[in-house]
Amino acid sequence: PVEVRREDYRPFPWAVPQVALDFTLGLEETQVTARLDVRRNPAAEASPVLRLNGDGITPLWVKVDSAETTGWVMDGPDLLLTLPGEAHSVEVATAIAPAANTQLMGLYASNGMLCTQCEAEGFRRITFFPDRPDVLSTYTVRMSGDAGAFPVLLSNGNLVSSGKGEGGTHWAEWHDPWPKPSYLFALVAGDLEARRDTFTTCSGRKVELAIFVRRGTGDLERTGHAMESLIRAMKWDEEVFGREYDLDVFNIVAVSDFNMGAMENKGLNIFNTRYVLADPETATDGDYDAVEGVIAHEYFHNWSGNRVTCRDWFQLSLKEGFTVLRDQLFSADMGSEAVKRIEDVRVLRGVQFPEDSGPLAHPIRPDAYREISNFYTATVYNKGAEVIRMMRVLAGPERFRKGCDLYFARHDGEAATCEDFIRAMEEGAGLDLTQFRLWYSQAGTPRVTIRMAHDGDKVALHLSQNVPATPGQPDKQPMPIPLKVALFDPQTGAHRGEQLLVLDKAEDSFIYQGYASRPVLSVNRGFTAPVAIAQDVPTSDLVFLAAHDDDPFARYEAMQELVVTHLKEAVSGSLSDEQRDEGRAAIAGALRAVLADERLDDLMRGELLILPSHAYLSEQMLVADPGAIHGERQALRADLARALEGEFVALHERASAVPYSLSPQARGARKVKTQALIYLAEGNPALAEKMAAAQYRAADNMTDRQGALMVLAGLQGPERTHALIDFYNRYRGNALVVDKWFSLQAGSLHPQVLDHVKALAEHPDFTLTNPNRVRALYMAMAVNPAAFHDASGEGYRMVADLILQLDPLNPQTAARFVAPLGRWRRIEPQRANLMRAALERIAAAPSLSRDTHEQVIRSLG
Ligand code: BAL
Ligand code: ZN
Repeated sequence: PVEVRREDYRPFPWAVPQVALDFTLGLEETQVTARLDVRRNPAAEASPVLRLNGDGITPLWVKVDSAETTGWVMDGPDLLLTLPGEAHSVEVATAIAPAANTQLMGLYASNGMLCTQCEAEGFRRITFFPDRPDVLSTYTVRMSGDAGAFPVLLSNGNLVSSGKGEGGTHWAEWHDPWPKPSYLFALVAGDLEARRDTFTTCSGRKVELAIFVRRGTGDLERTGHAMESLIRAMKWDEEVFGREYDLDVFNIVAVSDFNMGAMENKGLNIFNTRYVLADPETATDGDYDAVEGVIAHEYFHNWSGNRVTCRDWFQLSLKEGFTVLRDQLFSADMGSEAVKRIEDVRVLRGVQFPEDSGPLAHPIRPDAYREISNFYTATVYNKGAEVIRMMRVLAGPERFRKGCDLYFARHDGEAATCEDFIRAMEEGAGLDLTQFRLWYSQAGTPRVTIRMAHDGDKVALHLSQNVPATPGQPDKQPMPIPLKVALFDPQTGAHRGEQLLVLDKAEDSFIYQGYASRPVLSVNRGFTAPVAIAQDVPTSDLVFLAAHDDDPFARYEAMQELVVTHLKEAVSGSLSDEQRDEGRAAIAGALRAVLADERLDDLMRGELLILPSHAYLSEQMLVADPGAIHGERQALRADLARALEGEFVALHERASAVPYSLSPQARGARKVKTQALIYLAEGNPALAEKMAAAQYRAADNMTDRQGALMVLAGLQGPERTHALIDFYNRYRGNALVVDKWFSLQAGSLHPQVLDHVKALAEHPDFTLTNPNRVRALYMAMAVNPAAFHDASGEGYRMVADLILQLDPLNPQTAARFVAPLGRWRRIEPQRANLMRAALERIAAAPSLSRDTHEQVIRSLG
């Protein structure tokens, strides 16, 4: 497969101002006629050749200026025409087979409905087109089909007209007045029912809102939270970013077969059911948050992505990083800002930091790709959001808003670049981002080393930074790193105000006067920079910050650091028995303080109880021994549970008395309730089994039920079997809940977890054709260290087998499973060999997809 390079970008020689699509719909076969009005693009180098991208399609006929022509050639998958004049009309007919489309890219069938996914390059599987984001067109879409099979016919924009056809068919015509790239095209046809509402925008436009689900599934009742979230997001974007919606309708359709989370097609968002459906019986509190966040994310794309789109796919973070930041700020405003920040950083460290330190590392604006689907990554999304967040930290929210306003005003209707965004920020927010641009071009998580020196009444902070080498980038330059810091007086427990310091050199020192005694340093408060901090801090400082820091993130961080430092030493074998006991006692003391602190709400308490993840711990070590990390982490948990058994039991009892509601108090209670069980399961399994079984039986909501079942799934008593059978029988037929049933078992701490995964792969409800189900079983296993890193290598073999089986059906989803194996260089040699062998077996398979091939080659590279 050829490499596409950012530096090779050239504007397309032809503009396509208008497109008319005509679909004759059928599950087995859909006929598509596309009419493109093309004219030469004065901004591009002239060429008479019009290249229309295709993928797996052939032209049935081609017309130029209404006359059928045979003057076309295929160049690989693409269709080439030579056009003599300045402007032409080009028509192409194709026939596609939606039911046979297991890739779920382009037009495909899902449970009797037809739907599309075009980002990034799916439109070319529907019809021949310049399928690149810098070709913007207004679309008119006519579709006709059987009125019984497809009573609802939807596309982007507004419904223009509709009517009955012959032989039980009907038709509809939609028009989208906003020019858009082909990746934002969408079509849905099916037997759907909708929840409807309205939203009146700030300028008085009344928008009809609808959320469509398959008729007769019972899903309609589960769309209330999504609708409320949508309305909140529309209002918030007006208030906080000054962005108003721009069509008379906004439709959302939920689909159960979907590669991504959701898709921001103009006026017709298509969603994975997972991010639409929620009710207390079937969705956890986490699911509720995810629905709210993704609904908002897709809605926010209407401006950051649709009105201003990307020039090419190297600019993906322009819309994704920015939109993730926007959805993070929204969710923070809707709930607890502190908890949201902690959750976001946990994802960044658990997923993006490992990506940044492995073979798949790339800058947030990549320089080259073979398959763009492989670059929908935590780096482009989550680190991309962090980079824009740093601009916000540097400018402050008000000036940041001015920069955003300028960006939207200047580039509305355009396909823009990351550089355009940076320039708008420089001018609008008044920032000099010359050096800051390195955050866009350099991969790798910077490591900041801090040493504090106290002399007389002077405190010196000596900081240095190192951006590690990553594939293709051996040498890095220092980047500007904004760090919020505070110096605490341990006697008074107070500090003299927070300061923002910017480390923009390889080394620098920052001096503070007037500290008669040595202060305690709180650094990277609020996680102002996506960096790893290395410093030699006394345990007593961490214990102090864990109890007293007024920045909730920093408080959480101190707690994490306390545990990370201890576990790192424990895993390396450098602790004597006595030192280990001391370390554990310090952590137990800090946890006891957290459990007893009445100023803390339970949502925050729950965060402070969560031990650093296995992935994050592995990141701290150059070469990780997954068995040792898992063993030490579990042993620490067991020890803490034994030391604090009474406290955990009391916490569980208190939390269990709080009735179900979606209030922060009730949600917090549910969070700590299951946290208590997780601890007790290690320290006193018999007691935990009894308590979890009782929680399971008493549960009137999915958060409690899933939490209890998760704990039981890792235990070996009889309650495990009872609860798993009950859960399945209770929810069979509800795909999203059955997904949970697969995940809980594949993610469990049970010693026979791999046998369970093998058995579940043979379960009648398991299928390779549904990405949610595949992820529920195999991604849960791949991120379960005790399963995936089983010393036998069986976990690696199973993931490799899955990739080989899935790749011919759904390459995009298959390729996502390569990354866990790609970590081999950072794993102890025995397991590393087994991981590499699994990758080599995949690499040796004939006719791998471009997606999987690229990831495997990079991983072995
Ligand atoms: N644009 C792909 C899905 C999303 O990030 O919203
Ligand atoms: Zn997005």
